[in-house]
Amino acid sequence: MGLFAAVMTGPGAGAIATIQLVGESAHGVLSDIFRPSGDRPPAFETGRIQLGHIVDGGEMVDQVTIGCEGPGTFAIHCHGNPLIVERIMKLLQGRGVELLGAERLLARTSAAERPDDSIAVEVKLALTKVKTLEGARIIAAQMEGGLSQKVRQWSLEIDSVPPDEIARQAGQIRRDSEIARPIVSGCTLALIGPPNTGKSTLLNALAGCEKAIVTDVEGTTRDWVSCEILMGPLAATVIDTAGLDADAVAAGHDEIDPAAQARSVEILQGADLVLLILDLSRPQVRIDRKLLETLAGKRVLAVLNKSDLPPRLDPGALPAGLGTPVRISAKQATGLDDLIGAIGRTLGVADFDPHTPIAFTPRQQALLERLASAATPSDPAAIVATLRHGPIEG
Ligand SMILES: Nc1nc2c(ncn2[C@@H]2O[C@H](COP(=O)(O)OP(=O)(O)OP(=O)(O)O)[C@@H](O)[C@H]2O)c(=O)[nH]1
Ligand SMILES: [Mg+2]
Repeated sequence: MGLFAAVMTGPGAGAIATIQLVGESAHGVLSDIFRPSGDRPPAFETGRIQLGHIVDGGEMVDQVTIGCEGPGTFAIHCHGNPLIVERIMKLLQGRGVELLGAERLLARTSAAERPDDSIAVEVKLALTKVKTLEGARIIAAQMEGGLSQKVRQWSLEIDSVPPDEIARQAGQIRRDSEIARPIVSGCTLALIGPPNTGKSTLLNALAGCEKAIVTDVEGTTRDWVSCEILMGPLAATVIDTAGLDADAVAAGHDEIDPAAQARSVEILQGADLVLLILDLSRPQVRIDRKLLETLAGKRVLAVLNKSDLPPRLDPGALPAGLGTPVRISAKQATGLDDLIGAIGRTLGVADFDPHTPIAFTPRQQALLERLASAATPSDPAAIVATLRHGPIEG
């Protein structure tokens, strides 16, 4: 398997850093550069942790502990100053150790542990990046159940199940993957609406801090402001935008910036879900025709804000296609749990069963697309075998 090392802890200074050293001859390298405390010879049995020093010739580099995690697998815990970490890595490199990034080392060690199970290796890599605990549950479930189980089943039944049935199931997995995506990789929510409806106040209420400027002047927000927020099972990037009012732009109102409005439309178009924020305390809904056209085809949730004031808006007068609106008071932070629940339902993520098979890497997605795209995929057996055993990226 060779001999390689990676810094497993994040970049920058920290109290402790961990270097993983892997390879059959790793103990030989350590015998050369590690001196255990108490004048004992180094002992490299699995489960043993030793305190000592990394040395470079006669010079002491750092005090460390070294844990032997298995045959040829060591974790060197040194002090977290990046200069010390770099010096130890150079020392290892000088003794023939190949230096890798943490992700590549994880890919190689996982592949060595489960050489025939590409999805299991991808699970281990995906778990380092997943955005929410719920997402981690979904990814972990794909190791034995979920996609792994489905692919094992396809392998066994490949000669007896009609290819169009496999294509149908692959299509279902692709749709379920799309539902799981906001939980696993995060999603974008755009706060859109006419000026002064409380978009920035809502961003601040969801973020729990003053991210965006709030005033009672229309057109306060010009440049967009975003914040990463955990909402139930979702990891959401919430983007507060400039109030949209094409009529005011056309009438030349100075306070409404056309460039800011154009940016709001761009953000709206790229969002997974648009929260259309309206003012419940005003009788008129100022949703102009252009905004309505832009919203067509997007997932939209109408939010009636300022519910702490006397309601003057008739929800029945809202344009069709906006679904059931949610009432909140962003200023008093009430109704936010209902809003988060409605967001989950609109995106279809509420009660997502973690054991549902999903594709969570571009490799898996591309192979499933090939399985699903034709009613009779050209060679389903080969595609299924590649899903199970094929090389992964990285
Ligand atoms: N009573 C009440 N006032 C609110 C509420 N939310 C926002 N406001 C007030 O409404 C005014 C506008 O709020 P903003 O959050 O700046 O509105 P906006 O939609 O970001 O406005 P623009 O950036 O100009 O488009 C401020 O005076 C807020 O204090 C609410 O839930 N209740
Ligand atoms: Mg604003």
